[in-house]
Amino acid sequence: MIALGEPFLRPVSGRWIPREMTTAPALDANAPAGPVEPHYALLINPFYPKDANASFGKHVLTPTLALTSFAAATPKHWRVEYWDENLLDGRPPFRPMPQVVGITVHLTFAKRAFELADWYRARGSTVIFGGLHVLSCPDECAPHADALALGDGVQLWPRILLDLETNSLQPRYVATYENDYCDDPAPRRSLLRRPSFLTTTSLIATRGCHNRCGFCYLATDGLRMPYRMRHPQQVADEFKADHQPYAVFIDNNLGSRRDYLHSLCAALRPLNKIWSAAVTIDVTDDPSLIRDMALAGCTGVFIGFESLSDDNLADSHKKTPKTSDYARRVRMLHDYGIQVNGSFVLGFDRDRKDVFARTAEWIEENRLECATFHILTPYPATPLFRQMEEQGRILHRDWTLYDTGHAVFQPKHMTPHELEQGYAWIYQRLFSHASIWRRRPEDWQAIPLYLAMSYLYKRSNRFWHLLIRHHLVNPVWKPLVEMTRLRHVHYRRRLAQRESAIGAPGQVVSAGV
Ligand code: B12
Ligand code: SF4
Repeated sequence: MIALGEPFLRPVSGRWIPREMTTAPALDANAPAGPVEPHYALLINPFYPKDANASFGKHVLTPTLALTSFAAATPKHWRVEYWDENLLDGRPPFRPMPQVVGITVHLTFAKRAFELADWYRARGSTVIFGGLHVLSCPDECAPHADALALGDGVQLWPRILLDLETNSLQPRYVATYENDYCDDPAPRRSLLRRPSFLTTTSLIATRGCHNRCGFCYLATDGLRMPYRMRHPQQVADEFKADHQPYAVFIDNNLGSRRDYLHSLCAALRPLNKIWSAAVTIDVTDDPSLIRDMALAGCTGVFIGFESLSDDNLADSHKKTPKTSDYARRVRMLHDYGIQVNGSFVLGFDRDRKDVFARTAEWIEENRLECATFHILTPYPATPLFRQMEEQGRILHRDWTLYDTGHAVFQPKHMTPHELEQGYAWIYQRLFSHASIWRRRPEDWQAIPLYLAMSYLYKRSNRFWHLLIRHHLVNPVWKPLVEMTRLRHVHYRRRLAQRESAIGAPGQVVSAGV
């Protein structure tokens, strides 16, 4: 039992983090740029500082689809290059200079995106911005780009390139997310540096969510994202074509439409591969769906529990089962060999200083294999931001610190410093030997692999740094992932033969994100 005051007994010691994971590579103001190459587009995922409390592995688990999705809609006569600054290969290339630089902008790396844009524009490139921050704060972004893409890049990118070629570039392009999702091409994953990611197969089957939580980015003004689905067979084909044993679905909530998830599982099952996805806990309303997920290769789910307080959840307008029923639902997932990575938001208005110890205790009691924590963060242009602003509780607008690892508002029942201390404490507690051991699976046969994965994922940031630096993430992890896949295929065969699955081995790769 964890004492309620434990997070505040002593200061939490800072964890090791190398400089290149906190500071973006320098952009030399005097570097002579090469000549501009016509029809060469460089796409950049800008650097963001990493949180020493969490696993570095999270950043190379699977790539964002922001750039590869619209890259697939590039006209054939354009050469496209992809640069992810978070892979620690230094600054993006500039010899030759690209004719166009496309940058994805989120609030946490907006400052870096602006630096990059200013640098390339000063040397003759045309810079296009897209992404969430462009949608929520267009006026802040506009001075740094030649054009802004507000909304779906798959529709806008070819239009922008065409206008550029005909010297008729507009300052703003707007697209909604209302077209048929099945018409989108598959993301251009061949652009990615394959050895740098645990898996390059980030899949997306749906956009939107049946919920509208006030703190979620989906509640951003101007973002209309009706629930859209790709055809299940399209998704299965993409999975197959990328030749990886493991995929991560980056959908906001793969379980929003249960009938769809049933069909998706039917399409994925024959592949004999493994995958993880974010879903809401109400997927467990339908035990046959959990069984179908297991049979289709689901080894882990990322669940936004957000809070263990019904009042916090009601305040946020999250439609979810009662928290008193969460434990039973977690057990159901475990019974089907599905690991649970719980996501928790800390600092809601009903949270007092005991929230950290109580949350850690619940996670350990229910043996969640992994947990991710976020300090409540009011994203600009959301109802939560407006509410906090009206109440005078926003502390500053330094977006770099809006990374869910910092308190950027005045909490109700603690100081911002206490909220940050509790956040650091809960990560350290969950990554401790005692906590990893307490959460071991009940099936003893599954314990060795669980321990191996837990220690590698949670306690090996120095190792992760080396792997990232030397492009060894995929080569080192692939055998472990393949072993997990083989065990899962064996498990699923037995599950298919039984009417109900009990005591399934939890031998799987964590959802991680
Ligand atoms: C994959 C992912 C990650 C990966 C990779 C992140 C990266 N930047 O490399 C990992 C796991 C590392 C990660 C980490 C974090 N993430 Co993240 N992540 C995602 C996730 C699940 C998918 C992103 C994606 O691929 N979307 C699909 C693409 C196709 O959609 P899109 O990005 O909107 O792009 C479309 C348009 O916006 C447009 N577009 C985008 N860029 C551009 C550029 C141009 C030039 C053009 C023309 C168009 C265009 O075209 C695209 C196609 O329509 C999203 C949630 C989600 N489902 O979107 C969260 C999300 C982006 N993450 C979020 C957060 C908060 C984080 C963290 C800060 C969390 C944490 N505490 O650790 C960290 C740190 C990263 C950071 N500082 O930004 C938030 C951002 C909230 C906000 N308002 O900014 C999101 C929305 C999750 C959420 N529900 O809150 N993340
Ligand atoms: S359930 Fe998750 S994805 Fe859906 S609106 Fe709420 S926080 Fe956003």
